[in-house]
Amino acid sequence: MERTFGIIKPDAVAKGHAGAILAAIEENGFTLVGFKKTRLSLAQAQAFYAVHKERPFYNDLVKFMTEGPVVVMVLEKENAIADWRKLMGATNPEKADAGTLRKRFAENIERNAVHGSDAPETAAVEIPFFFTGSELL
Ligand code: FUP
Repeated sequence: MERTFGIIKPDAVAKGHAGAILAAIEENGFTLVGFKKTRLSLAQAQAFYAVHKERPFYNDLVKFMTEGPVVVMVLEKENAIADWRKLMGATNPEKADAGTLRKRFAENIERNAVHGSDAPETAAVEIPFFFTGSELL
């Protein structure tokens, strides 16, 4: 079993898509071992996306991620990291496959509905960024 970290981003929460996304997660065989609604502070969003801080889109991305509530999640299944990224679809929804969450719900490459860890080392940092061990059941 593998665990990964995900976010339902402010665009998708604001449009009322959180329930449909949670349903798709369960329908695709993931166990929701942790999830909660929260709103990122500026400092949290800056730290979470620190890897992108030299990129031209960093400030816009941080602003977007703090504009409203998000749902943060820990998902468990075999091959969870790769399978969650497959269910999310390509970063740019124009390039995302039919049926993926970004194809269904994303507005554009920035307002793209969901986040997912891209590797085991990333998941190992992102999960404890938002969850304590006792919150994962
Ligand atoms: P992903 O792992 O698919 O979320 O994509 P990246 O790690 O490359 O990018 C992280 C986030 O930065 C994306 F979800 C959205 C944002 N981004 C932009 O806003 N513009 C870009 O050109 C690329 C990424």
